[in-house]
Amino acid sequence: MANAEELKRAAAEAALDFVEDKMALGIGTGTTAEAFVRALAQRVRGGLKVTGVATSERTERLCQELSIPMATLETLPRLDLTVDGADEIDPGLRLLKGGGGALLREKIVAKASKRMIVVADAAKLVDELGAFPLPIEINGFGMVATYLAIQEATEALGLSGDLTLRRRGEEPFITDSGHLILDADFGRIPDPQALSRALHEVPGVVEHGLFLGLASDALVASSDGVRHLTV
Ligand code: ABF
Repeated sequence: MANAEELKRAAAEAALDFVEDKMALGIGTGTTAEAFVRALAQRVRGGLKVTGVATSERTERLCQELSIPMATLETLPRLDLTVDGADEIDPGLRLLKGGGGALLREKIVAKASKRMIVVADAAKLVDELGAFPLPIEINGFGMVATYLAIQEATEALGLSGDLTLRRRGEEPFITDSGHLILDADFGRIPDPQALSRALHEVPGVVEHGLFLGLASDALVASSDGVRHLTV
């Protein structure tokens, strides 16, 4: 029985079949995305010509260490393909992401890409999003006011659950963009689109971890092999 790390690696390596020479690639954050980076680096050493745009400082450092040519969205505002992980994947390839705290840059990069392929182990497949706490990236100015506005907006949708300030040790977790994250433990999100709209109406909310209409494909690994899901 393959373990989670082996499954993540299998999904990540399957994504290489979608990478063509001279592609501009968005490169995700998380352990499955890291497996993709390591597999990609081997192809680059073998002569594959690609340019990567990272979704986090951590990914940027890893790609540089592995000598993958990198650029930024400033010089490459349109990408051919983004490969990234996810925390939850529903049957319509709607995603819940941000467990790694990189959701803002991940979503910007995914939106800038002609195609987004999610790579994951099969444990990420869910019937309905929400069992994993939804990361909500907030500006931090007037944090309590934002917290209360989010609570009000989500309760109006019939959602309830704790909103917890993400911490790294004793300190609040600060994203690469200098923001804070509230993790919302709704349990289930029957209407992700309505929740996305409601959260974007709260001024202090910068972004959230619902990725709707962004992923076109998912490569999902289980002990039966890697399945290619599409919408
Ligand atoms: C990142 O990958 C995050 O959005 C998501 O939380 C994470 C999944 O991590 P892993 O691949 O390590 O399970 O894109």
